[in-house]
Parts: sequence; C-alpha cells; structure tokens
Amino acid sequence: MRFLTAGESHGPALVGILEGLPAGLALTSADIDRDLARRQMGYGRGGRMMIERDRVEILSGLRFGETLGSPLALLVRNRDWEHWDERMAREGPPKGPPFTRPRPGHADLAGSLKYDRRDARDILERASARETTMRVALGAACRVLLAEFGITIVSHVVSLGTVQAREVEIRPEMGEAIDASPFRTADPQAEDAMKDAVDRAKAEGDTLGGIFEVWAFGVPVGLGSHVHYDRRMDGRLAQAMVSIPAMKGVEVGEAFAQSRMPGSEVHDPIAFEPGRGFTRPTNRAGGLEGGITNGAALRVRVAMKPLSTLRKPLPSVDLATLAPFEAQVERSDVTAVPAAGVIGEAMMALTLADAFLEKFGGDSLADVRRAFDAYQGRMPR
Ligand code: EPS
Repeated sequence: MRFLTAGESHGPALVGILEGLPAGLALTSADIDRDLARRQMGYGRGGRMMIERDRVEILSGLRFGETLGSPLALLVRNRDWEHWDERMAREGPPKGPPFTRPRPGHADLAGSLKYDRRDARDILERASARETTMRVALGAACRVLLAEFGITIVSHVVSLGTVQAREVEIRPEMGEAIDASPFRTADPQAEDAMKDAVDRAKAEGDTLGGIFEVWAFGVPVGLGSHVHYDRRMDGRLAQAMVSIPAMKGVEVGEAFAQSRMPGSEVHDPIAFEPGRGFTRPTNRAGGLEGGITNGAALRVRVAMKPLSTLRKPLPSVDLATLAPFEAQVERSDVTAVPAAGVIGEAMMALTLADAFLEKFGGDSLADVRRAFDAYQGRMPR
C-alpha cells in the first residue's frame, strides 16, 4: 500500500491517493468525515477551525459503496480559499506582500533557503499542519479495513503543557468518551487545569505542546519483521508519528521510564493458556518485540512541541533586508495536541494497514480474510 498527498493550506483543496486497498471493502464518505470532524475538535484552536468544515469527496476507487482495488482518490476543499484566491493564485503575477520574517521553529527559513524562495509563504503553505487533513482522510479508509479484522485504534492526551492526566487504563471502547472531552483526555479531572493552561498561554500570546498516546487493540502477532531495519514495526511507527508536523519525540510503551529500570522489571513474562494460546499478564513492551507485533495492544507515545506561530513573536531576521526583526505573526492555534492524537491514529492506521496487507495481502477482501484465517488457524492454542 502507498499513499501521496498534495495541497497548500490556503489553496483550493487538499488531495490524496491511496493505492493498494483490496476490492470489496465497504466504505462510505461518512466513515471518513467522522475522523475529519474529530481532527477539527479540541480546545485551543484558532479562527481557522471556525471557517473549515472538512468533508471528503471520493473521486475514484469506490463504486456502489465498495472499493474496487483501484486507487482511492480523495479531495477535501479548503473553505478559506475564497479569502486567499488572489494571494494564492496559481497563475499570474504575485499579489499581496511577501512573508519575509521567518518564525523560529517553523519551516519558513530552512525551507526558503533550500528552495530558493523569497516569499516564505511558498514554504509555509505546505509545511502547515493543514496537510494532515488528508492523512486523516486516508487513514480513515485504512481504519475501516483494520476494523474488518477486529483492530481498533484509540488515542488520548497524556499531558498538555505541564498538566499531566492521571494514568487511566485505556480500553478499545473508550474512544467516544475521550472524544467527548475538549482535550481528548481520558481523565476528566485534568480538564480544568488544561483549560487554565491554554487560557493562560493564549493571554500571554504563547503556545503549548504536550504528549498524546495511540493504542491499537486486536493487532495479530506478526506484523513487521526482525529481518531488516526498514521492516521493523517500531521504526516504521516512529517514522510515521514524527513525520506529523510539530512532533519531536516518540516512545513505544514507556520506553524512557523503562530505560531507568532493571530488565527483570521491564520484560513481559510469557504464559500459555489452553484455548487462548500464548498470553502475557503484562504489556510493558507496548505490543512490540523484535520489531514484530506480539499480539498485545500497541502503545505509542508522541511528544509535540509548542506551535511555532507566536502572537508574542521571537527575534528573527528579515529574508529580504537581512535586518533583525520580530517574526511575522500569523493567525494560529494556541495548542493542537487534542487534534494531534487523531492524526496519530491516522498514521497508526496507515502504517498498520500497510503491514497488515504485506502479511495477508490479496486483491479482494475475501482473499485477505482467507489468508488471515489460515494464519490464525495455525497459531498454537
Ligand atoms: C497552521 C495555522 C492555522 C491552523 C492550521 C495550521 O491555520 P491558518 O494559518 O489558516 O490560521 O489552523 O491548521 C489547519 C488549518 C488545520 O486544518 O489543522 C500552521 O501554520 O501550521
């Protein structure tokens, strides 16, 4: 399976192509719109989220509600385009002032130097996290495939700024309850402190980062492989997660805490229960051993830096004059950690679906199911 996305934040639309889904999968635009709406939620977003109402248009790959095995092509229009059609015109002379004061922490400066652009808007329009809309749309289609095989993906916010949610056991059916929280936290008691932190950061013209966690339940043993570096599932998930704009760190399970513990307290003892097969009373490994899924739930944590667009800007240097200035102020969000968890789910879905089809791949859903059932049938029980 492979996918491509394209689109600028204030261009007419975002587009994506997902190639490799089997034929015969029941899929609706509502399946995709649900995740698009979830990505728009969360306390701390800015004015843009009041404008956009992300809805997918399915252009190809689907007929009478079933996938055809041909590329799935999706389109999401940017409603804000009507305010930007002149400044983002695809043809004709430039209109409007260029963006010349790069924001520290954003792609503005490195991108402008690399691509030899005088107007950093040429860079920031694509570096914008608006791009993740299409990842979420494509990931939603993968989520539908995974659900056919009993795999459920759930995310939640672990911390926002310095506010830490209490440790709560996450279960597959908790997705809706987590979505009901404006911070997408599984600990409602943390919400007031999170709101205070966002309100304070907003009043100070500042931004907040945080940590979210993505779980995948019902994952079979054997996705990914130990045999080569680029087939290891932990490496693939880390790449997928840190590729989300503003993500700077990732851990499988509780890797950083475990680095300070003795091995005897870190590794999960193995048991065998007739009828259930191999089991583990604990899941400290986060569902991965040797780069292979081990049948336990996958657990990945991702650290997001505070957004780099600050209303109280940091020192910067003008690209045109090379004189010191304060960075340009753009409309932005105070925090987007709750939405980032939804994007993390999409990257989990895209990565898992890819590995799942590598292992059980067939041209039709029925072929995939036969391969899956035969494999499960040979597992010791
Ligand atoms: C973003 C800035 C804001 C965010 C945007 C990412 O957009 P705007 O510049 O239009 O105010 O709202 O995120 C989205 C549009 C989105 O859909 O997530 C940035 O600079 O990265």
